[in-house]
Amino acid sequence: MDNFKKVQEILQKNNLDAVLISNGKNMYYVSGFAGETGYVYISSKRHAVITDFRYTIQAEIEAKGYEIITIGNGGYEEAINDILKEDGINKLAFESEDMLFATYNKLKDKLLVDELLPLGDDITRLRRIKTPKELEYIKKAEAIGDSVFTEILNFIKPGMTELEIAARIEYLLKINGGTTTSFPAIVASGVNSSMPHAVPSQKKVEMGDFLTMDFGCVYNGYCSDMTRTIVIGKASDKQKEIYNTVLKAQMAVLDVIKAGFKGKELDKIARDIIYDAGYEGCFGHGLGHSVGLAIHENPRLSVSEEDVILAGMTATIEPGIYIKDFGGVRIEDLVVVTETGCENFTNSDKNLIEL
Ligand SMILES: [Mn+2]
Repeated sequence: MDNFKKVQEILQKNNLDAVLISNGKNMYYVSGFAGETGYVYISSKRHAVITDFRYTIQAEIEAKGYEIITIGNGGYEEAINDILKEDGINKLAFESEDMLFATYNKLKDKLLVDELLPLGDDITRLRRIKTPKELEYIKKAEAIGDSVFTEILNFIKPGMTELEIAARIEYLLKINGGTTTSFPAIVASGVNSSMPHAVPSQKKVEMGDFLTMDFGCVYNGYCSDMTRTIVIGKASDKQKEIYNTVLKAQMAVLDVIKAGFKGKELDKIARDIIYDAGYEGCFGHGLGHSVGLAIHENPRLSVSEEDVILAGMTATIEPGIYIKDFGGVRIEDLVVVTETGCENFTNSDKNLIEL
């Protein structure tokens, strides 16, 4: 992959000689190496993957056009020092939003370089606007989620545990083409659904329960994310009212979203509808987040996000209402924002399903 050229531009702009990329997703984005162990080294003169023996062959296959350096008994420090000497590097940057403090201290101690400088999230930011190819992978991953939702509706029966349903969802995601899950599936029923990120438990699904399912898979490295909430049996009037309020908030955002909004402006549209319906204090998380190689990427759609959402960025739209000792509802779609609106990658039904 030749995304290293974008990194070289960042180096030039910041007057840096070289960078050690340590964030696994960034390593993949820049080089194609999916091993997530080691570093990608970029200077004006060269681009290399530095890793250990376990990943040498993988790196040779994946990081086309890259120099592959396997560390020896002297570890990363010795291997990096050899390169720094050959390249004549004085100012070496590192990803300060990724590197452990302990690793930083070790490198600072051992590397033969004048300055070890923080680069912040400059490289992560390159990933914000997706290419058509990246969007194709995200769309495919979300389509797998849609088909899993259809299948799981035929599987769920009262008396099953949340864990059984979660295990089935994860199995179906992989059988239908996902290489892995993008995060452990959330399956929360009844009062458990009042916890936005409940961990699936041995609780059995009962008649009258809300059942929230939040899941996604990885396709060619890219993540998907969707949430649907259904009712087991007939929904009560209160359940219907809560569900329809969340849906109204979500649809209001989907109707207006396009490039140019600040993240906080989109969040406010949904938040106002939920608060005005009397549920202030019941929507304690942000409206959404971007999705790509990582499941949670910036920019966010949240009360504090000042960044503008641009065309080619992805965003989840996932308002919710959560009531302690009662239950909760979240509905989540994944879209790509365009100049004139959005393309919604999620196609599963959003009318309240009573199973
Ligand atoms: Mn999400």
